[in-house]
Amino acid sequence: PKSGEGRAKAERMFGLMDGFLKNDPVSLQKDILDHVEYTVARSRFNFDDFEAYQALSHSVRDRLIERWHDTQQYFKRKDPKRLYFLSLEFLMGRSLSNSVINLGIRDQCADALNQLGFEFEVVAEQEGDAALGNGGLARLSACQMDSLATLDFPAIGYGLRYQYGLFRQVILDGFQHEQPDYWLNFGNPWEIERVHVSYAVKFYGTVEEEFLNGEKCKVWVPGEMVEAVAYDNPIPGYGTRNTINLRLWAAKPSGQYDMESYNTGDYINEVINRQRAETISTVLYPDDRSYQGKELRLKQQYFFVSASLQDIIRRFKEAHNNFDDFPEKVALQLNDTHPSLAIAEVMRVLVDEERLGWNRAWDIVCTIFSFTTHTVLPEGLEKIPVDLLGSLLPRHLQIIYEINSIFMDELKKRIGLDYNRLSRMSIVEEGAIKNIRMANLSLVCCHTVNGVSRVHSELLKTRVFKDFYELWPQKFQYKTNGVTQRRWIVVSNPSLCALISKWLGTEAWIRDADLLTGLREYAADAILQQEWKMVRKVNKMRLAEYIEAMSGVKVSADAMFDVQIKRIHEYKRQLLNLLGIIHRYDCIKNMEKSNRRKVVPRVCIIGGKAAPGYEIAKKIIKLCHAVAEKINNDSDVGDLLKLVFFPDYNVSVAELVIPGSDLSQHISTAGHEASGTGSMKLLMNGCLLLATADGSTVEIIEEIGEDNMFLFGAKLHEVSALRDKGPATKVPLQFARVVRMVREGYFGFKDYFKSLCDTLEGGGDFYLLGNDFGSYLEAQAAADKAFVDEEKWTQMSILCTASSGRFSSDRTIEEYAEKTWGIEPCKCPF
Ligand code: B1H
Ligand code: IMP
Repeated sequence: PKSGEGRAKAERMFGLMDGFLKNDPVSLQKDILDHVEYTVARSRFNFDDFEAYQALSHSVRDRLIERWHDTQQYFKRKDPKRLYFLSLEFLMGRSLSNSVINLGIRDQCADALNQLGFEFEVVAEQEGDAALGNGGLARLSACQMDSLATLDFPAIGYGLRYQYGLFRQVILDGFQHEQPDYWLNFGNPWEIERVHVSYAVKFYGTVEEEFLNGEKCKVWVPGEMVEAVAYDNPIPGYGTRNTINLRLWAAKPSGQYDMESYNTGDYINEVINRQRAETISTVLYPDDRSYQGKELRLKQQYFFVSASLQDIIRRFKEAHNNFDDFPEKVALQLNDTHPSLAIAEVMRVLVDEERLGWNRAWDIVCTIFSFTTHTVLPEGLEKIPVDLLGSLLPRHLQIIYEINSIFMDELKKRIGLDYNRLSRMSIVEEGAIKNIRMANLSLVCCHTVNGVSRVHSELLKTRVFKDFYELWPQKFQYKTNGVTQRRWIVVSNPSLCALISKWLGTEAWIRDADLLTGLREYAADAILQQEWKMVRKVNKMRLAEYIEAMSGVKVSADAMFDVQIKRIHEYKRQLLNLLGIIHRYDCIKNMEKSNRRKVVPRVCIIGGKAAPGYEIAKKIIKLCHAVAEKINNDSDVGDLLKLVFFPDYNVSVAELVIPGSDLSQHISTAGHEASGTGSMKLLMNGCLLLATADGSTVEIIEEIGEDNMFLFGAKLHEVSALRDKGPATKVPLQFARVVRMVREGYFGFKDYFKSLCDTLEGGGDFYLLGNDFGSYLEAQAAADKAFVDEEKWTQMSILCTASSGRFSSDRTIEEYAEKTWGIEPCKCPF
């Protein structure tokens, strides 16, 4: 390390240089060509779009690394309290476009490529998605990382570097098939492998008692060791040099050789056994609704928790020698319960390795952890079978039992011998199979538990965690989710971005989304409306082209583009959408020909993946294809109605679909969507919402007003009443009719769809499709009516964008920083 004066001088020089690499098109072009030659190893006179992508990405990466270094050095020197964001999932999507925008070099890169005979958009399309997550929760982590970097917070994300991301969805004959997503096949320029940043992670074995310095202590003697190697992914902020780190761990066979077995045993088998260690980080679990209690999943959780904590504690110890300072320097955020083993791990390290004593360790643990839950239902909470935990992590099980026993004793003092409540609140669930309730563990140890929308938080307090709320009301907060306007407007909708900046007279909204409200005053302005329509039309034409190329279905950009894009779940009610489409089709078929010209033409788009083992969700996908087949080939219908399923919906497909959508559906049964974030991206892009009052939609309604959207369906308090009442006696006739059409084989596959229809009839219909069908059709009719009045529609569209500022992840992160983590910005000065 340099002395104070030397460093100051170096900094001054560095400031003058404005970084090492130049960002003008000529310098960029030279760097691109160098990378073509030396990194990609192609001739600079002969390379294709993909190679241009590789070379450009490496040039951008070099610039990211410079900033990343400066930021890390600065953080190290300032030693601020840092946020460690632990998440098993990050859905980053593509990086190139996002990076050049955040670095402020998009146009220069496009120029540089142009002169080499390449087009930026085409080159950017070469990149595959990094899909290390399932859906909303994982994309939320990605948006939050972007905000943390942009707002200069000293944060680090930790996760797993899965070799296979979320499966690729392939549709054959209308059925979903899953194919592995080996995303690293073509290399990944956005990560930096840190062969020297690695930690041994222990598994299995036994706990022994030993005497050390006359004190009895527990020693975990592991049965297996696996090496965790760091891969760093720089996350650049927008309008700042700060570039933070997302550190993902990969499993490698341990380098510690057991000479005994090598000399005496079977050498080949020993090597093969060790190689198996790598399976830990091989594949992402594709199920975002149920927990299977699988050993590999538990291994993944502990593997990433242990490596991350070793890294965090190592960093802390470099600058401090007393753990009393730990809570002033470290905030640990648990993204759902998936990383909650971290609680037991910190206890283990502090008690067994740092020898702090239980009480001191416990005081520290209770001040550093915060927890965000994304779950709405008690059944959705994660549990780990005690037998599994005890065999994989014997010492952690002991620690969890100890935490529980102390908690139960205290609880008895507080609430007396209310055994029902005690057993509900216990971390250990008794029963035929004993389980550890990870949410209860998190609630006991975290200083704060956050919900992801206001309604969600109310559900947590009154239902899911009622007992805990009554005990510790001060722990409960909520931070309504948000999304980053950088990716969801600036990157994916550049023409809308330019239009917004032109009318606001500033680009400042890109860092301060509240400024979008400035558009309100022009919402009725004829010129803005004209330009707004134009931008939207071009986006729709681009989407129409893609639809034709992908499915062969020709659609008109004059039709209303109506989309529902999200994971397929019964509670999200894609089936309600499909039944509505069948109803629309049925009406067109049965109306007088002369009346058909009054129909507002629609293109219905559905996209999303079903978890591989989720039968009903897979049937919904098949039904969508069966209905599409019928409608799209019916000459009676023509352009009045089209239905397309977008296969393999992912972040980059979303970036294409969202800017071209007129209407989007967020129609979960009230009380089932914790927040929902897709709605926010569509809202920002001026897409109108047809929605139920669920999750964050309730807050969206408050921002835009009920008049600017199409609201329908049972409200939260009505849902429980309806369910208590039992099977609905009065479902609308139209509902019975469309279900019968499916049941009787109008779309074929009669036997296959039977069980799907059974979920709706005969006392089923848990998600209340029949009950909500009438109001759903009314909302759809209102949307048709509004669409015909172009001026009105455009005004509503502008108001949607203008009212979307509150749903920026910047707002969410500022709230977390202040109210939950207690961290402050740490802006790198050069
Ligand atoms: C959400 C999950 C989830 N809630 C388990 N829970 C998973 C649970 O792999 N797993 O085991 C993965 C994901 N994801 C979603 O989080 C909510 O359903 C949405 O309503 C919410 O918008 C999103 C972000 O908060
Ligand atoms: P940290 O302790 O991992 O946060 O890193 C602090 C400092 O170490 C920063 O100045 C980083 O630039 C540097 N650093 C961290 N990891 C690496 C590495 O793997 N190679 C080189 N420098 C690193």
